[in-house]
Amino acid sequence: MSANSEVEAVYQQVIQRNPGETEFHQAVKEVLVSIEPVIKKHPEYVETNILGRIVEPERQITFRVPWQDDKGNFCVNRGFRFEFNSALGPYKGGLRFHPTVNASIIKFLGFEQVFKNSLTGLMMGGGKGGSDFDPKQHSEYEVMRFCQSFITELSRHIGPNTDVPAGDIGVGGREIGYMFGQYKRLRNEFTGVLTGKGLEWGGSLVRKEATGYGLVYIVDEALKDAGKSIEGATVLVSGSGNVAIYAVEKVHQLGGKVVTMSDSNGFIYDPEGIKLDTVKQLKEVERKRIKEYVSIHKKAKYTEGSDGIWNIKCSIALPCATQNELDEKDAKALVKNGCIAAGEGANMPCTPEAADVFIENKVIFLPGKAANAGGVAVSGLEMAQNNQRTAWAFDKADSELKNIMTTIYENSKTAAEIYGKKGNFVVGANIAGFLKVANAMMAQGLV
Ligand code: NDP
Ligand code: 2IT
Repeated sequence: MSANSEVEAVYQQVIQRNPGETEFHQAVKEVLVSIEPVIKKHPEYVETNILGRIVEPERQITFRVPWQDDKGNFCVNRGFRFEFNSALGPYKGGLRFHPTVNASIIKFLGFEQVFKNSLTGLMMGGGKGGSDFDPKQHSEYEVMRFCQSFITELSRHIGPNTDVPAGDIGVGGREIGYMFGQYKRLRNEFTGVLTGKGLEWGGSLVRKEATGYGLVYIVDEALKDAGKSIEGATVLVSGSGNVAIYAVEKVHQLGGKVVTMSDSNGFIYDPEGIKLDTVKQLKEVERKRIKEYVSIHKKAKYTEGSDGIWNIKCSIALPCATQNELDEKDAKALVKNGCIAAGEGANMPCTPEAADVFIENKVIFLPGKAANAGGVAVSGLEMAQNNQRTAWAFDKADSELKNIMTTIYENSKTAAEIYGKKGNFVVGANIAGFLKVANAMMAQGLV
């Protein structure tokens, strides 16, 4: 079987086995196409059906989450934890609480996590979980009871050497706290079973900032490599959650100016530069909508919906909200307006067509697996600190993060060059991530 037909056969089987799971199909296709040249060079991966095995999660756990709301109603949501691949270490990846969560979303996220975690160079397998519960619609105590119920069931499947969840959309420090507390009661053990913990009880400095900072570190590295800089650049950011906020913070520290942020209702444009203190107060403290920003900063403009955010002139675009939020027409508008770099803070925020537009037009395009790996990297550092019962200083964790992002950049760049795709970081990141996982699976036998 040729590499092309092998890849096609695996892709067709994925479609057949996972009907209707379009996000998962999309994520698998991107990786399979990228690694075709590797498969051509290494027939042993075909002989041992590495591809067929790597696209199948090791374990898929789906469960009922019963909980009681403030009025006493008996409510139920669906919980997920897909343990995708443990070749490189315990399953590791976030939990997403959002009404759109379903099997396809969790599967695509878990699949990407495997290669992302491989790129960090740390000992972490890949997994993802979550629920269709929407924390934004519920009171503080409802969120607490939901988290307690969710982890009561999940606790039988996870552990500090088995599977270590963390946050993602809708799961931040508050939710991690409630889940950690309940896990501790159930097990009578204080272990690093979750990352993103509070700093007083086992969390790592820089974890909160890590995804956003890491994104900007790798974009900065790529720009420097091309003789350019973030300093003085106008930057568009979407989202106003954990990743977006700390991406904005780092861009501003490096002398760039972010002019947009958004949430699922709409976006703000502040030509003078986003005042991040206002956004942190609105989003992290008061849990309000981004549109409130314009009642405080009168020169800023609010637009309902997301249409138009990528039409604003900029030199760098950082989508940090959710999957498929930036499509072909958005990418074309960015190119037309002189955008020179795009970095995916979110997971799979650019459609495949948008990614192609960037690559064809020589826009530096850093895919999520590489660009947003800083979060899980510092989660890995949190696990290391927990194992040693120690806590590092901010500067130590931050410089480790910077080193990891630089290494991811170098490894992705080199892999792309070796396989004849110079400058294509999608191919480079996928190949570099894949090789380590595939080789570990080969070494471990029929796993
Ligand atoms: P948060 O919940 O903190 O923030 C998510 C942001 O995206 C919010 O502004 C939210 O708006 C917006 N958003 C969510 N869903 C949609 C949607 N369907 N349409 C439009 N806007 C939406 O999550 P994070 O910042 O942690 O995550 C953002 C992205 O980054 C996700 O893709 C996540 O998988 C990825 N990521 C996160 C990491 C982390 O460490 N947290 C690590 C690596 C990747 P609203 O509040 O209105 O819902
Ligand atoms: O998508 C991601 O990498 C995350 N949500 C972070 C996962 C983690 O375990 O820190």
